[in-house]
Amino acid sequence: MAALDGPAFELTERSAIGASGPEATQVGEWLARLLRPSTGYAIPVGRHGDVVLERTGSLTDLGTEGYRLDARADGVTIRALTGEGLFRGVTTLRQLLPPKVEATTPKPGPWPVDAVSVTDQPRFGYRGTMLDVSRHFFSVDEVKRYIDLAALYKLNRLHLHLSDDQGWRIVIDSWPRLATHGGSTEVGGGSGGYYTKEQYAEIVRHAAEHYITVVPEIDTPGHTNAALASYAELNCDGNAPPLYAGTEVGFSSLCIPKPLTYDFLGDVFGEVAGLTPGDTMHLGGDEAQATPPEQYLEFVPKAAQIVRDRGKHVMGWHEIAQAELPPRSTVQYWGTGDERTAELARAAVAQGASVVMSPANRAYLDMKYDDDTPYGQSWAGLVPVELSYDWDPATQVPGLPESAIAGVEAALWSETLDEIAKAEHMAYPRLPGIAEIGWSPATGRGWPEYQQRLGDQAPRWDVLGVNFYRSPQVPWVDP
Ligand code: NGO
Repeated sequence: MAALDGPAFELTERSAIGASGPEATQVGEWLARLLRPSTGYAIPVGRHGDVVLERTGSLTDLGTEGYRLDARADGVTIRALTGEGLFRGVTTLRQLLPPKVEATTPKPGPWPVDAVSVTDQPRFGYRGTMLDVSRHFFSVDEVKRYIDLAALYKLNRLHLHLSDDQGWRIVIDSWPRLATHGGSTEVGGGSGGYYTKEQYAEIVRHAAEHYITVVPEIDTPGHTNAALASYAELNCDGNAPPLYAGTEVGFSSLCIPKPLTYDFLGDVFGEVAGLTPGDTMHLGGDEAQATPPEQYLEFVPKAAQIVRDRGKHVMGWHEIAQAELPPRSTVQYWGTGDERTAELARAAVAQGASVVMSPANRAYLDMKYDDDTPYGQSWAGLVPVELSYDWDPATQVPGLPESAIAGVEAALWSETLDEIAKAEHMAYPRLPGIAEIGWSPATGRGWPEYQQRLGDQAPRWDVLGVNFYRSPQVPWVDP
């Protein structure tokens, strides 16, 4: 980034967005929808304008998400190879505009963008956040808002944890009781909920508008009580257990020797694949303490093959690295740096898998900030804002080559989060830090200067109504 001499660009009532081609126009429309309510300007999108979005085949060295942004008094130009790159560039423009640009009612100008030239591309291709909609259910609108905020920090994956012991959250037409019975509760005994296929498709579409790909997770073979409670025949003994609203883990397992288990998975992964434009599905695989170890090793390759047969690559928690994995699998590391889990990450890479880093003592957004945090957990320790930012995905687990790291994911588990406002409080301000770790090079970033930039986000979050935690570690700017 280079600050340029000369006056700032200013958005005015005569401003217009110039874009040619369907993708640039679509991104232009998105930008116009952001700018119109707060500025009150018409901001037409057409062939010409003072804000130009241009897809160009010549910017190949910035990858699919890279972009170049130039702002001068006479206009702003964003150029990229892809629509995705244009969207990331538009997001930078959004961040360069005053925080009041986020308002939903007209605010007085001016609307300056300092003269600047930015050439940008991400360090990692996978920059995600996971939302656990199983332990507590969140509505379509709540998930959409979570997406909107994640997009502001250029995340590109939303991992939805769609099933667990406490709830099954998506309609599967061939096994309808999964949603109607398995989705009828949540932690604490509330009435839970589930997404119809139309609702789920709406979430996927909303994410795609922000160039975010949804990675659906159906957790197997453990964390399956909601499914086992819905269909007696899935159980080895043929008896359905009751629904579960507690928070213990490791007590449920699909019946590994039963052929029906694989018909079930074929149907479920088949229907979920049909709702998934992305190339990856997550089969869980964590904490299968109720599955005999030799059966676990037999199960994972079978389940993985089902995912492959439905046309998707496999993703799973690091435990799956004990088993044989198909090509192009992704293993999600959630350990805390202990030798046992580090060994699993290395085993994954030795098999040719790539690793997404979600170390629980850094990237688990459900960990408490400090002893006074009113909800959240602390099994992986307290995770204050500085600790969640101050790590490097490439060196967190010793012995992994950087080329094997697909990226990072901040996971938000919801055992203790029965309202989206509480989820937001755990995610902000830590989520933007994980996003930055995924985007920016390791050199040139560090807590002392990040702290300042993070503090600058407060006025924007105030306008957006984000229920963020005013950590005493951060010099928050007043609105
Ligand atoms: C673990 C466990 C989840 C919990 C979470 C809580 C993984 C991968 N499995 O992470 O079931 O919700 O901790 O922090």
